[in-house]
Amino acid sequence: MSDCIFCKIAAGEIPSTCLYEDDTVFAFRDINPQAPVHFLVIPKEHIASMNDVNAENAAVAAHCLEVIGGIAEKEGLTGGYRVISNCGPDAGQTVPHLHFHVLGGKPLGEKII
Ligand code: DGP
Repeated sequence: MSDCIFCKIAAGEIPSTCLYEDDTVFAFRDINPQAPVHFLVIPKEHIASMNDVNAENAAVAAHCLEVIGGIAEKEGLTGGYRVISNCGPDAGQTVPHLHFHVLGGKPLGEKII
């Protein structure tokens, strides 16, 4: 999608610190880290949110999850990490392109679930 900031990051049109890339997914450091390690994993294909994952694109969304463990290992997250995907306004989703936050590098403390 031409006006989507994450589509532009995945296309290299907006600079980011890339941690992993393949044909379908792109992972990069969050610009506003909430933990010592905080990166985002996104599909290169524009999927607006979890609500837009369907039978046609589910493999792409699943591949986002598939690559997280390897990136986390390279980032030294041996003590574990948290994966979050905000969906819609009540969850505070600010960028309407499906993304998985991966946070770690310290005990994360208080949690919702
Ligand atoms: P969310 O609130 O779940 O939609 O999270 C969006 C995240 O995207 C937020 O943690 C900040 C991050 N972000 C927004 N714009 C940029 C950007 O231009 N570059 C990078 N690296 N991260 C961004």
